Amino acid sequence: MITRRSALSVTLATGGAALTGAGLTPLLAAHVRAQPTTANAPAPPGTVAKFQRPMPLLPEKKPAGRTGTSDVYVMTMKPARAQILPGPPTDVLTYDGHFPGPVIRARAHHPVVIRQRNRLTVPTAVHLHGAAVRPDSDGDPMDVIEPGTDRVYHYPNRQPHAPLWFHDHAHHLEAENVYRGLSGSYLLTDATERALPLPRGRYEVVIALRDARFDDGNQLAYAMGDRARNTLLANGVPYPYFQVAARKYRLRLLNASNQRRFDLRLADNSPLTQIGSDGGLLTAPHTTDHIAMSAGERADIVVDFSRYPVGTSVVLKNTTGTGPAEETGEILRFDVVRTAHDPSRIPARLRTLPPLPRPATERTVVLRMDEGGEHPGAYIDEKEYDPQRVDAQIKFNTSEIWTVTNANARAEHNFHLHLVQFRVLERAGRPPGPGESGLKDTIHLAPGETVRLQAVFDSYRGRYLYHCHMFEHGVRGMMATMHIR
Ligand SMILES: [Cu+2]
Repeated sequence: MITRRSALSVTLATGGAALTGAGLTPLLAAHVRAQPTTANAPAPPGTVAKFQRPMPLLPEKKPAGRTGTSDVYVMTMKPARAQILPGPPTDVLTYDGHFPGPVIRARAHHPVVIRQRNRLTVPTAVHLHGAAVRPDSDGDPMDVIEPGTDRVYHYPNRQPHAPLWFHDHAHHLEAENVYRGLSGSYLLTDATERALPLPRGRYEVVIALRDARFDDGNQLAYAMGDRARNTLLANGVPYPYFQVAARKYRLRLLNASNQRRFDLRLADNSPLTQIGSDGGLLTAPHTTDHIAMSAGERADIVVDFSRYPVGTSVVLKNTTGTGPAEETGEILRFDVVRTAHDPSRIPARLRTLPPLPRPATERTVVLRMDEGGEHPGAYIDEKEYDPQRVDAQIKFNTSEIWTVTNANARAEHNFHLHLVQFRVLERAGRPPGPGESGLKDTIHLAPGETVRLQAVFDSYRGRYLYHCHMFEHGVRGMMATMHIR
């Protein structure tokens, strides 16, 4: 039997003669069809017309100055109004007025100092996700910036390149603060990464994906554990289009959702090349037709749009999660609008990773939450988060293997360790897939699943968190503290 998918692959592989397949829309036809809808009638209630607005590029934040070897930034957390939907603007919480927040570009061994000014009405704490920093710059949930005050965070950048991101982490507030807009990107690069001939400049694009639910007044509706956040945003715009040249692009994807996991593929199922994950480049590129990302995970992919004739489009689809397919099944559309010279290429070897040392200790971590009930609790090793308690004592400069289990029958979780980038040893008793074989700081755990990972605790001493990165599970208690000493 020839499925639609295999038929498409065949026609595309034999010279692109059949470019009218379901995944590819001639641009002109799409525009002609779209116009009457937008000009005369609003989209049906509760839905948003797709592919009406371009996907914005996230602004790059520039340093305010330098002291010694450090780049010094000044960032203001403040309320703003964003034009997300047609009609009234949406009230959002922002870093520097941007929804989502800006991109900071940092270099390994060049420290960054950020003065964060909290001009919101709620306490905040800024966590640089994936970074090795001292405990007092890690944005601990109890170590907040009160409204009207400032705080200086120090990021030494003594770690390899990685697509980091920053977001709020204030205790019991982080889920709503991030939902309302407090997230941004922090791309740390180094000589290894810069030496590679990967797409760069305008052909390297950060795409922050998330979901949201809007009320009738276009405001972000927030409810704990809401499973009706069915509007998908790419760089703050619902279902945008993005005009590309017929060449390779490096797409730096972030799942900034509170809870939603994405499984992304191009509508024609054509190949994507994954080159990196949370902790930077994989050792070798990996060709696949889909990229799954749970909340907080990043994926670095290269898409070669030269396979599409100018004038065609391809939609980036999502094939997992809750919500009606017409709302959560598509995220954005790439419109191929011109040709371009492409000197970039993807080397067969991207980096080397050091061998893992002998582990000093093995430990287990069990994630579980109540499935049902009015105020379901969420636990790590059957305990709710207590900032006063240390849950794991770790000897500095040692390596540990952690066996992490999702004990739920239905609920998904994921697992994030602060401070370290770890390696996945096994998922469900098998070696990790190629997309998870590099450095990771956040991993998905399907119901009942177990993942073994190994980390080296050789950067800083002190107290750091580990938790489920589905923010509302963390708020309910699925967080714990490790003390490295
Ligand atoms: Cu969870």
